[in-house]
Amino acid sequence: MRALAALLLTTFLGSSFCAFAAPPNIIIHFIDDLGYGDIGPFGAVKQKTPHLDRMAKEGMKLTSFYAAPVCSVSRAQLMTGCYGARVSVPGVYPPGAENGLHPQEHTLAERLRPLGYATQCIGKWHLGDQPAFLPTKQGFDHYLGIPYSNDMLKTASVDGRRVVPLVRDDKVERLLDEADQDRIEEIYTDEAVKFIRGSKEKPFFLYFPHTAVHTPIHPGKAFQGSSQNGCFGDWVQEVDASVGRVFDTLRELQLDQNTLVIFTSDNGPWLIKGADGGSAGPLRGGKGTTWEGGVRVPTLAWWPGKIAPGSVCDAVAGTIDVLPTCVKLAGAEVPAQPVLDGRDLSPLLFGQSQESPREAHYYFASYNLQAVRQGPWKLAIMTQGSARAKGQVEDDAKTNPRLYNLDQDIGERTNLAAQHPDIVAKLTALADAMTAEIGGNEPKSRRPPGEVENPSTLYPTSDPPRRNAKQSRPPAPQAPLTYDVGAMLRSTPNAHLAEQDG
Ligand SMILES: [Ca+2]
Repeated sequence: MRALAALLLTTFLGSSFCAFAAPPNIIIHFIDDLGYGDIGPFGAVKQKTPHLDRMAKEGMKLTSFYAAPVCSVSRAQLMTGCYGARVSVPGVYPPGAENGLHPQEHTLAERLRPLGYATQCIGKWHLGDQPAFLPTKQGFDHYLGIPYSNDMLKTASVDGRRVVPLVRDDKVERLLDEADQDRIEEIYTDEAVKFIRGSKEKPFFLYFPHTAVHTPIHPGKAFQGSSQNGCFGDWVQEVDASVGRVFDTLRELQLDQNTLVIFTSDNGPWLIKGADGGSAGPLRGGKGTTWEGGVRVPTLAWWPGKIAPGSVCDAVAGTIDVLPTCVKLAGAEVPAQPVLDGRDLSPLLFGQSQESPREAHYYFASYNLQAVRQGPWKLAIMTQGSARAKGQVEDDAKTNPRLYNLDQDIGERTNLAAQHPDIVAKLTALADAMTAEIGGNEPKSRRPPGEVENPSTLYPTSDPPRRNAKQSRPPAPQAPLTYDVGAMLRSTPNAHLAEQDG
């Protein structure tokens, strides 16, 4: 009788309120170089994004969600819950780099898999292309994708074509030339649908870092000419259709009530690419900078029955918070060590709080802390522009520091530092403490990078070897990993990596 009552109660309350509900499936769409103004829910009109519009209508829009200025750093943040500076991922990995995310960093996939999750990564990994660094060594059961940026073409020894590899698990399945990239979004989406269909009996984690919409722009044939915004808009529309196919699959399999879907981007628009780059909307700057346009990205979260439809979250959040949030939702606790920078966002997602769970957000460019945000206040302590953004972003930062009220001045135009010395002092103290911890040349708590001897590219290439830039490395990190470090570990950070590509 008691069991029957419990069953009736559970049925009445619905699965979303059941204390014994299965852990949620988790899907993360991580778009490359998609700007704050590039999708409908964030104001885009030249390209149509009906599936993302519906996702926002049924879920939550996060308006102050921060990534990092460039690709690899954002991916390290998403996978580890830490600022790139803490885990020694300061820039972008070129093909054949000796560095990658340290294999003993405990990724989101490695935290979910022991909880019974099936894990799959589809798309642009970009945390190292050596065998020791690939997704299948970082907690993913399977991987399919171009493992770095789609513009990192090299000349294949076998036929002289300029190509990137399509890697399945840890093997090159095919070499793709530029024309082949027209099908990449379709290939990825087919794989995503197949994975979801094959995983419906257990919880799954689908990490879907799309190759789109990074240059070169390659929309599929069915989407070419479909938007009012050239090839770029066409590819955004194909991304939207891909997201739609994933949603359709969830609904068909009746998995939608127990699946959290997050849609976000790895950095702002690549403005120097002109029509092939996106738009930061009202934000200043773009990719490669710590102006809002470089790091604040269009983000949606969706979970019917749990996240209120049409809700908006303005609190500060970001890619570093995704890992602790997902681990919590999966029913586990994040241990105190190793240290994370991110915090659980579920009170924000579920409407139980409007306050950011973090004291502040820190804007790093490589190992340099350039700005800090607390509430509406952003204090820039260094020049925020970059060579990449010249022409688009004039750097008026001749006077430091600069204080902006982002609630009133989202475009970072009016320096209020002189009017608010108390806020400047408070934020300066926060910035100094974070720099001492993981920034600059003498960090107390930076963990080491992954590094291998004698790296090679994933396929034989006739291009000359990469220029060695080891002489530009900063001093070794000050803090070892708190867990056992493999024999391959070397304690030199990989600061020689390119800082602006990717
Ligand atoms: Ca990117």
